Formats: sequence, C-alpha cells, structure tokens
Amino acid sequence: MSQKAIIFDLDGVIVDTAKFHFLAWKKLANDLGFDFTVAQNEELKGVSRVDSLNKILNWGNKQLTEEAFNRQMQLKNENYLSYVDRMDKGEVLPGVQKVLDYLNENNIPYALGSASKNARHILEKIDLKDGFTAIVDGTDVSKAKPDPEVFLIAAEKLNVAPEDCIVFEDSVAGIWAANKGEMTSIGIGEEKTLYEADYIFSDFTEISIEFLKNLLQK
Ligand code: B16
Ligand code: MG
Repeated sequence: MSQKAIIFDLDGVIVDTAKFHFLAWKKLANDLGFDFTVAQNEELKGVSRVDSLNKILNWGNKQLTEEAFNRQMQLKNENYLSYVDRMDKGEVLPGVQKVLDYLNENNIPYALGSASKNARHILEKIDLKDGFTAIVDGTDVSKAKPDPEVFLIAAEKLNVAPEDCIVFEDSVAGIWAANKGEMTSIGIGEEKTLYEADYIFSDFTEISIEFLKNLLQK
C-alpha cells in the first residue's frame, strides 16, 4: 500500500474566514455603489484575490484603472485582516481538531493547499501552523484554482503521488482543481453546490475516524 496524505483547503474548511471575505468584498462593492448576493458570493470561494475583484466589478458593471484596482484590493485586504486579527484557536471549525489529532497520532502527513496569501498568518493566529508538513498558498502559485497547481505542488512537497492525496475543499473551484489533479475530493458544504466531489459532508463533525481510516487504507 502506498503512502497516502491529506491536503486541506483553509477558508471554509479549517476556519470560516469566508464570512470575513464576504463582509470585506461587500463593503468594497457598496463603497463603489452596488451590491451582490450571497449566491454570487459562492462564486468567490476559493478564487484568488485578483479574480475575485474582476468578478465583482463585472457584476457591478464597473471599470477601474490599474492603480484604482490595486488600491481597492489593498483596502479590501486591510479590512479583511482587521477581522482576521481578532481570530484565535476558538475559530477552528468543529470536528477539525479530532481529524488533525488522528493524523498526528498516526504519522499521516498533511499539507495546506489554499488560494489565500494570508494563509500562513491565519494558521499562526489559530495555532495550527506547526503540524503541517507543507504549506502551499496564494504566494506559491502562478495559476489559481480551478487549476490544480496548488494541490500538485502540495503533493510534491508531501512526496506523495497525486492519486494518493485526499483533498478537503469547500469551494466548487477547489473540487474541480482536486478532480483535475486526479486526487480524491471531499466536499465540505452543501451537496447542491459540491456535487462533483467524490464524497460530501456538511462539516467535519460528520466525518468519522472509521471513514478516514478506510479511505487511507484504500
Ligand atoms: P486572500 P481558500 C481563498 O482561500 C478564499 O476562499 C477566497 O475567497 C479568497 O479570495 C482567496 O483565498 C484569496 O485570499 O485575499 O487572503 O489572498 O479557500 O483557498 O483557503
Ligand atoms: Mg475554501
């Protein structure tokens, strides 16, 4: 049996920073004189900062000069980080620690595969940085999800074949990326959104150690 490994997305999987991204993007749109819906926000999950702003401006039918675009990205990030700064270990989503404990106790390597350029900072805030064998985030990739690059780099750093990697993801873009990378994809969220995942759970409290063990032994 070959060595298996786990790759975790961050926002929406380990912590619910998606709610902070939403608040910060909403403020940006409102300041520019328009709004977008919760359903539209779903399309921003897992998507890079630049791609997110392009989508939002498109929804509001707005065009910005390159300078104004960069300024808006900076303002959004500062606003987002003001929420992140209030985070601590209590923000780790229910059931996640139980899975991490199992992986640590059984020496199963795990990596982070996040689109966020703030991922390392967030992991430090929630005190989980040390357990990861590898961290791959928005600062390490040239192609954003749904491109599988972030997960393929993580697999390489874990020294595990892509098909032996199991990816936990909350976004459609991330599930596509994992599937394109020929990894096992596990969606965390709603079936109606994540139906292309190999397995779907509403959150980590629904994932039993028995299920994980079976998957790791396949
Ligand atoms: P940042 P993930 C993604 O993180 C978020 O889901 C997405 O909404 C965000 O735009 C992206 O990170 C970039 O984040 O602005 O912090 O660099 O879900 O891939 O962990
Ligand atoms: Mg996510």
